Amino acid sequence: MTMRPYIVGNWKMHGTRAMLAEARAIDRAAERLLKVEVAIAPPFTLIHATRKEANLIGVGAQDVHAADGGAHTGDISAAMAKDAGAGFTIVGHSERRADHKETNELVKEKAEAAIAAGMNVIVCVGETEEERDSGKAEAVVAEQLSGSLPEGENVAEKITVAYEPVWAIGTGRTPTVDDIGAMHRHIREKLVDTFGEDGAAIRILYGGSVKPDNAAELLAADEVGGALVGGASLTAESFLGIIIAAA
Ligand code: G2H
Repeated sequence: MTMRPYIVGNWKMHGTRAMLAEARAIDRAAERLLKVEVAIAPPFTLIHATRKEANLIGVGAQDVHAADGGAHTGDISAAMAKDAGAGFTIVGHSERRADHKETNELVKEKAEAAIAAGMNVIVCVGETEEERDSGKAEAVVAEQLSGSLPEGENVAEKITVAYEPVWAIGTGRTPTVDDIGAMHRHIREKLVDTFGEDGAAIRILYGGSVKPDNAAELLAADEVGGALVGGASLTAESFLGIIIAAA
């Protein structure tokens, strides 16, 4: 069975309640786009309201803390995000790895905490430009996967992997379709090494400057099961352009 493409909007640190109109518009259109699985990860402050506004699409968090609770000022646990309406969380986005010095080990702890709380996870990996230029991209991504993927019984069905080359994020630059296909095949091999047969069913998303006008081409690359979309998910019009390209 071929899985539906999975298109996830990562709103990053954008959005006040005024953005709920975009979520509503996407949700209404999603009803007509049954060929695509659609989700939004708004900022924490909008998870609950987005869940209430949008009935059909998935709603998730952009991050969670690894602990169940406690003295962690400014942080949100997986159980809290789930209680607010998040069915999944992104972990290990390169912006968190850079801004908050998140290590593979911490990303893994967060993924395991989220799964323990009953959520699915999108684990992000991707090389910097320097790493790609020096021929280390595949080794870096392999190391991120082996360090960041959660362990535990039946975890594979809870996992999506997002390959986001750091140099393609928000820059308007993207790898070639061949390079995306090569990296996604490499990721697939690692997932099968790690999870056996279950690793063959894990969706691998591409992320980094996905737009309505390049989505169809990028989504056609080998082993690409969908997209993690930042800037172009901020308006219903452009996000729907990507969803339509995936359908
Ligand atoms: C990569 C992506 C969404 P953008 O971070 O996760 O952002 O589409 O703006 O490059």
